[in-house]
Amino acid sequence: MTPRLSRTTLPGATLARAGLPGHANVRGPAVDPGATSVGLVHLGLGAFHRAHQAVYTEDAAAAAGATGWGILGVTQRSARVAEQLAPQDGLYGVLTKGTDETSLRIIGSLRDVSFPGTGTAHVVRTIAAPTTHVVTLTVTEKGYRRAADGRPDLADPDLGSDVAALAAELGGADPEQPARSPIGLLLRGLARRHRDDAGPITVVCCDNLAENGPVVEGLVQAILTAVPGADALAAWVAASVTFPSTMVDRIVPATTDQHRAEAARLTGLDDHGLVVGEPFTQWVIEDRFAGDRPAWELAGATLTTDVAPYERAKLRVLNASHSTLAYLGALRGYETIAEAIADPALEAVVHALVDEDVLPTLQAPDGLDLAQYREDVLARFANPNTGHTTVQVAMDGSAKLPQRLLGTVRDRLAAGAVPTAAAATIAAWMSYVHATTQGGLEVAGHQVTLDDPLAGVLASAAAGSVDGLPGRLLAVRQVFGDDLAESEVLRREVQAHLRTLAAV
Ligand code: CS2
Repeated sequence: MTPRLSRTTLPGATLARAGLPGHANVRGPAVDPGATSVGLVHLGLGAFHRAHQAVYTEDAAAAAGATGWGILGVTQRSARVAEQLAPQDGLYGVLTKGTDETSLRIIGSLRDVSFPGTGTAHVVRTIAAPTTHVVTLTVTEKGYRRAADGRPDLADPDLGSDVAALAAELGGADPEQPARSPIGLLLRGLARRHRDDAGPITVVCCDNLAENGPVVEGLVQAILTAVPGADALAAWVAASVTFPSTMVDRIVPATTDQHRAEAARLTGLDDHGLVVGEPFTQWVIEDRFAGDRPAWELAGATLTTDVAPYERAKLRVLNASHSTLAYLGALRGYETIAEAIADPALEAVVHALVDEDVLPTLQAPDGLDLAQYREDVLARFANPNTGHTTVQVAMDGSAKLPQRLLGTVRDRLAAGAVPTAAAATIAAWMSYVHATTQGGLEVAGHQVTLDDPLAGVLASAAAGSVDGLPGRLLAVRQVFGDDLAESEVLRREVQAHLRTLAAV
């Protein structure tokens, strides 16, 4: 039987095979896990964090010779990832799948894992420890529990439960009640840090949200105004906590059994926490830290004063194209994004989206040629070896489209232009919602159902004639807001695309 990856079995792994014919480049951790202590708490321990910030953090610590930047990784709703990683002492592999080559490295920066269902008090204490300086988050667009107007959805039962727990803790209670929302958990950690006078801290949102730093800061402050007795905490947060914006980028497909078998062949060890990524990786971070931070610039991250142009270009070019390919690709039965972009008709739709509607709304970040950026992004999508599926990217459209597409639509309408190409993506999404909730959609032999936080609302709106679909779905104001719900121009454009799609 193949032994399981852990600190005990690591020395027996078949590492450092660089250059051996027929062998991939397989490396061990750049830091000594045994000599690394926690200095950073991460909320949302999914595959993306493990393939992105955890790698940068390890490389930064190794380059600086620092031992205080281990990570406490906190899962969201399920204990699964914590259960996969705890027996491995937090060690896991990142399998990098390029078009021509594969490599694998084992990451040692994850020093502790926790599930809020059982570990809330531990997480709260760790956020409050003077040795902790940074909290990072990847909890996905829907994880922030924002209402349609961007304010915290205080009617959300999970957030409500955390707000009640926070109020009790401000009154002196211990954090016994399991946290149920990431923002609630963050707030409870900040409250404890304030109480313990443990010093300033930085909260770094790493989700695909426009202006992600101010978004999280706004949520935190809006919740605090709603909590009785939180005035001193709100003032401390304003003075001692910063929320830099960041742009994160790496394509991270879901790990499959095939990936796990490939990794086990490479290392000789079984890895239940394996993640997979493309070779490209980028992190642009606003340099606005309240205290210490890992020397991420030594690991290739860009520290800058203004992240907004990068963030906007990435969301509007990469993520919007991705969603377009996901919906149109799934509707045509393509399993992967690589298959979708290989279809000339779909490639043309994406080119039109970017050239006609997205690029006119962007200001190029320093030194970036946006047309080249588009080509580079599309070339990454064409990598056949990541196996990134259309259905994975298609999930949560109601939370993703406002961030990646609707800003473009609004800017174009405000400029007096008709966003014909961007309307094609909305039509593709509507058609996908319709197919997955009404008729049934089969992709690569699997029946696909709509995976979306608003699935119920969308399914009701999708029921009925296809001709009335744009009107009924645009009226879902949680997604489109009042302005787009009432835009006759947009409805007409979407309708025209839907007729074309129906004819295909
Ligand atoms: C994708 C992103 O699933 C999705 O919605 O568009 O996860 C995308 O792969 C990353 O943002 C790339 O950095």
